[in-house]
Amino acid sequence: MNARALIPLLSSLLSATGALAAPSAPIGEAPALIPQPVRADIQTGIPGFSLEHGIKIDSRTSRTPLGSAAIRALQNAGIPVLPEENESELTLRQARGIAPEWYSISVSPEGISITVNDPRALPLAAQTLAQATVQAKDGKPALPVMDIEDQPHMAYRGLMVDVSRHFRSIGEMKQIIRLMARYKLNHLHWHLTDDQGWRIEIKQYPKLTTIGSHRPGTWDTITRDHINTSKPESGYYTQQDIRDIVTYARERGITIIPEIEVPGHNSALLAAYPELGNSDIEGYNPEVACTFGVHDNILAPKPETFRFLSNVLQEICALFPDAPYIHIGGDEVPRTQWKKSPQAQQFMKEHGLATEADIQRHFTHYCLAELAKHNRRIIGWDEIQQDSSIDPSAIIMIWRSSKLAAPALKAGHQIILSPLPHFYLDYGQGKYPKDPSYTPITDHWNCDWQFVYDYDPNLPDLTPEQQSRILGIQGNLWSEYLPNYSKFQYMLIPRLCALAEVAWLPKNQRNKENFGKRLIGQYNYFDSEQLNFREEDGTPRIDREAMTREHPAEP
Ligand code: TNX
Repeated sequence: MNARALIPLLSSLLSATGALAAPSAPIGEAPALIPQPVRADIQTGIPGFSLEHGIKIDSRTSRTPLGSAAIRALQNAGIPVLPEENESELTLRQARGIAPEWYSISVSPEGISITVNDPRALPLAAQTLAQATVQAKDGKPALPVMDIEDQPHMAYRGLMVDVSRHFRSIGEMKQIIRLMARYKLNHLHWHLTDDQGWRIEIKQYPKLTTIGSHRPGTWDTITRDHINTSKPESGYYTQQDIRDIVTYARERGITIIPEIEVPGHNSALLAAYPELGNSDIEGYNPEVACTFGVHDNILAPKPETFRFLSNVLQEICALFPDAPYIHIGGDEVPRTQWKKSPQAQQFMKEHGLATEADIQRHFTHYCLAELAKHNRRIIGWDEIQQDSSIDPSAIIMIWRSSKLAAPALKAGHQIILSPLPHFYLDYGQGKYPKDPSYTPITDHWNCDWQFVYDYDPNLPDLTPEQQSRILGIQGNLWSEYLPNYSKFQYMLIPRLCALAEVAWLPKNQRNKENFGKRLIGQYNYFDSEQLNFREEDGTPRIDREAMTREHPAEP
């Protein structure tokens, strides 16, 4: 996209740049931007725009919808905005016919001008300005004179956070959202339910949280050989908490995609409502799981279970009004219980289903139809598509291998790439002592940021049409072995930054060495958020001891 070609198309000029602003002292070093903008022309050695007194905005600009959205975006990115009656240092332009996340920024010593098509691009532009803020030679905050034109390569830039295995507080979730926003990730996939805990209040089914959000102990996350009963885990979000977090994310340009696991990974749900499971099999006694791995407890194909799903999904849609997709899980479903259950076998006969895999297909299509009533599409883990054909409107989240992408695309699906080992942020970043958090969760122990950065989401041998159905990429932060938030941060940062640049730029525009330098430039920001990130040599920035410390016991 050529910005110059757009200028004649500008449909509205909301305010004129004031000429009263005082320039900053000369700028020394250029800022380190992640992800690297598509085009950035940044001047050093000369004065820039002084941010010492924030950015002045006149009342006419601030009263327009674009103006008020820009003010919020700037403030949320940490840039102070000052209301003025007639003086403005911010010019906003709206240009038609460009991608919704395209933006351009032009900074002079007198003012800042931002051009977008859609308000959705404002948080992106604001984050670029926040990252571009440097100390001028007099030590005061300033923006260098610059021209930036930018847009993402991938529309879906995601992070999955697992709060079932280990809960994350509201404050922690907000910090994760701020971090995502800073690096222009735009989808938070919230893994809210699993065997080890159900973490979202559902009004019609209170036992999901009174019973399902609590487990009496946790598999020892270091030795992994016994259940540590001094480490119970509890926690859930009330519906008010959810609304609060959804709004917080929305204001920062992030859509939250909730995940409700169907039909597997459901020990916590079934501990609360055992009647929704395969209760006719011998020894059936579901409990909230204290160990990790794949558990047998899966939903039973009964009328009351389908009614339950319909009701839960209805509440979920109300709580996440702007999520275009709802994730219905679908991974790792052992069919043992369906094989043993007379009721499940009877269901297969009645519905003419040949195999147990078809029961899962029935569940998937049931959720798909229910969610269509609320105008939502489903996302499912790649197993939903593997052993049966599924309606092509389902979005497939590839996790077991990038090799599963081509079959899903050929079957007509849109996909999101979150394949292991590249995007499994719970995998080690080096062997001990390079990674003090190292636990041999898999053979893939060297998934450092360099490894993430090398991934190429443009898979070979696809037609352009198939390529166009790759919505984007996602990093998955599973939390079985992340018993405290310090360790969570160590696993997330800086891999999140590498992931963000992979989503933003095609491989031929990325440069690992240059990225490494820009990464060091983020350390001040990480420190300002007091984050326990992984330094270059593997050292945890703040809390080395957290790597081997268990979750604190409940008081
Ligand atoms: C597989 S990825 C799982 C999760 C685990 C993860 C651990 C996926 C859809 N299922 O339940 O937490 O491996 O890396």
